Amino acid sequence: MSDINGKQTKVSTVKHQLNRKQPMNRRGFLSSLATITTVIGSEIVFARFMPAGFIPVAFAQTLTPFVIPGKDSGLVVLNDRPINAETPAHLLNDEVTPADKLFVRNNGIPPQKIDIENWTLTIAGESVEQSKTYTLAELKQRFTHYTYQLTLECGGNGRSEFSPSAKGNQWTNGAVGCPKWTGIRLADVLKDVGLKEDAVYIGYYGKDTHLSGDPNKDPISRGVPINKALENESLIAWAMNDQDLPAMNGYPLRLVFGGWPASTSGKWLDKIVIRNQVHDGAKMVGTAYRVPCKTVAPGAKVADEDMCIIHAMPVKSLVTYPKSGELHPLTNKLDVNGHAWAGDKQVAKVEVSIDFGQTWQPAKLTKAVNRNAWQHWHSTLLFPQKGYYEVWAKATDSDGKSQPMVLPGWNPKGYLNNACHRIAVQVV
Ligand SMILES: Nc1nc2c(c(=O)[nH]1)N[C@H]1C(S)=C(S)[C@@H](COP(=O)(O)O)O[C@H]1N2
Ligand SMILES: [Mo]
Repeated sequence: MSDINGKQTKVSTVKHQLNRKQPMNRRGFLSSLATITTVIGSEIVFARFMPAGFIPVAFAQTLTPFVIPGKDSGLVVLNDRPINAETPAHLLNDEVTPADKLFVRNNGIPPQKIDIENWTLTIAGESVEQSKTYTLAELKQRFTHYTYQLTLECGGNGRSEFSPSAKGNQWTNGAVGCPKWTGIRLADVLKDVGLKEDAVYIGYYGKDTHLSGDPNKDPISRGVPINKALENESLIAWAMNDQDLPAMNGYPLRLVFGGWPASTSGKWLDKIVIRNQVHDGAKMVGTAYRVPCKTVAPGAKVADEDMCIIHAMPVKSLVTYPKSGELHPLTNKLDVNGHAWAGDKQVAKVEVSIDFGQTWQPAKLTKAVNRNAWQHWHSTLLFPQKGYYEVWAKATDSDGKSQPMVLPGWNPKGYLNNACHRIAVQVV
């Protein structure tokens, strides 16, 4: 890698070494002290005092942009403790998101060591008939395997555009992806343990730890209502695109609830509780993943009882080709494409505009490969004259709801921004 002046920097050496050490890095991000030491080139004398999940500042300084092992170097790192990184739209052009291009959103410190032989999943809670603990091998052997393409989008995707601004990772558009997931149906496991009549919600616990290091605190423990849990596409997954889950995306086991805020899709999954009330784990209350039940003025204070838990995500789309900033010759048609998704619903249409939404033309839209998978759209554009244009895309769901052109309703934590995505095109 070279810097803006084309000068060769140390980054290339470091990146090269990281790549060579791939097998070690895949399992636990920089978890092996040996790896860190090799890459830095000397021993970290007080390594035993280094906080878990900490990235030595030598990395932060040499790796510009900082590269997450196992992830594409084009991902934009928004935070390095914990690691949070998003994918620029043009890197999301694949119909099935490759594992190295799926965003990373961590609330705590990922588990440092994973003992795959002894990994278990326990199902418990007030509303379980008979609580059980399964080994990973048992889960794979006892239940039927299913593969679905499922859209994972962070509830805070698009947060950066809200005003007044909201605290938290300043996601632009890239906290979304739609890989292929393989695992077993959560419903089958719930059937196996038995649900009591009063079961209303499930909650998850993962093996990551709270940023404070306090073992009595969970970084996050969310869930979904029982009806979503019992849907065919609600998976306990161990594979993404036919490979083990990447370390940063929950290896070896996670929940996947396509179309719902990705915060419900618990990573490093080791326990599920079946609840007789709405799950009250970490980040289920207050402003966390909750929005005003009714629209409020931007910046308004909202009483706790007027906040509602986010269920399915709203209709949204991306322009993934060309990359924003494209130079395009006037005489040629421009091929544009992207994806669209709509929570638990279908996308009914996608339209594109080159005149800031004055006129729209319909794009070709594919059907989803399965429920909760994104759909692909394509359009061919001609421009009237040379100059600067923006290509806007707008999706409409099967209930007739469309994306807002600028911003949806404001909420204290900046969730659910499904405004139209746009790219710049310079016609020459
Ligand atoms: N155990 C655990 N599960 C988790 C999280 C976490 O921090 N810990 N983050 C959640 C949030 S907020 C999101 S958006 C998704 C992100 O999934 P990804 O990192 O695989 O993209 O994981 C969810 N599951
Ligand atoms: Mo999230």
